[in-house]
Amino acid sequence: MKPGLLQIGSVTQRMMDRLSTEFTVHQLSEIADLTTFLAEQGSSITAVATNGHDGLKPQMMAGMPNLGAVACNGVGYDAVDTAACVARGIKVSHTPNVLNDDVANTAILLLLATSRELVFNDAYVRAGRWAKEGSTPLTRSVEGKTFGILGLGRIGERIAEKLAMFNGTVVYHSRNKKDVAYRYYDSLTKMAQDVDYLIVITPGGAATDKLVNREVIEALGPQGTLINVARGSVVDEPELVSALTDGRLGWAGLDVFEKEPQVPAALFGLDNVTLLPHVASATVETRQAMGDLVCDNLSQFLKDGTILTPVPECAHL
Ligand code: NAP
Ligand code: 8YV
Repeated sequence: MKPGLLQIGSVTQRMMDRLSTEFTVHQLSEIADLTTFLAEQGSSITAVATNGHDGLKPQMMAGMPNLGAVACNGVGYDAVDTAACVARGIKVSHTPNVLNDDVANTAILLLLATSRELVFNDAYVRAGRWAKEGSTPLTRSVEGKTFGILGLGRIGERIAEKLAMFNGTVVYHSRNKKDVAYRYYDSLTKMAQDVDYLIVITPGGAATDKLVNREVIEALGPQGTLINVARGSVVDEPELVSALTDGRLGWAGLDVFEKEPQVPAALFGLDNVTLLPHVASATVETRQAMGDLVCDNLSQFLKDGTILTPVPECAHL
């Protein structure tokens, strides 16, 4: 008999085809009564496949006494309680590196779309306003500007490399200084004061909660732009909305929000924001690579009890 796998969230056919060859897959969305399911079949579940949004709820973990691996389809795993997993010896994997380029490209996309007011200009043409009202106002160039990266990790470094085409200056803030050519700021507020664009690409979770607070937002200021492709929790969202509304912050390009899929309605009426529904990694190519890595981790776990890309907290298990 094949071991059981609980699949949380949506899954591609390619992933489902592969997972089904090795596991008896139970799709959470198709389980009518979870309590009964866990009581009857919880002990057959040895692995969970989930994603960065849904994670794994503690009460579900409790109902799976033989759970050994949690594979997260995403590099961010803040929705999975890794401390609880480590305490039970459960290995947690994620999908680092395979999404670096598309997430970095989305940061550049938001940077350009926000600076050149792409959404406003597109709507202007579609509404027939060009012929009636003439040209739209001038926008801002990204050429030669100063870009501050909050979180110069795997994705942050790719963003920095791609920003080179704009002939500006890249600087960064993180807890640790790295051996790189970019200037390091040990103060996020000071960096925000000095840059034209602040690009947020740290993990979510308690350590980065509201790191971009009112002080940082005001340091970025009326001529500054905030780009967030990390997690909504990293930015104080009510402060962001109020600063964008009353002009204390110039512009924002946002892929992520505090309570997805809810987005503060106050943002909908603002022309100085560009909004995306958390799609930075959502290309066919990258989602396929992420899905393949989820399956590779689970296959490896079945083979010898190890996983290929553990989250740092589980690397010792
Ligand atoms: P990574 O390689 O671990 O890089 C994270 C960076 O953040 C590191 O430079 C780290 O440096 C810094 N950092 C961590 N905690 C910090 C803190 N408290 N203060 C300041 N800097 C901090 O991770 P990655 O692969 O680049 O991914 C980063 C995150 O992007 C993911 O965790 C995920 O949340 C997000 N993401 C979003 C999408 C999307 O769809 N929008 C897609 C992929 C990833 P130090 O340790 O030196 O501080
Ligand atoms: C995914 C992400 O959209 O990798 C991450 O951290 O945020 C995105 O790539 C998310 O994990 C849902 O699968």
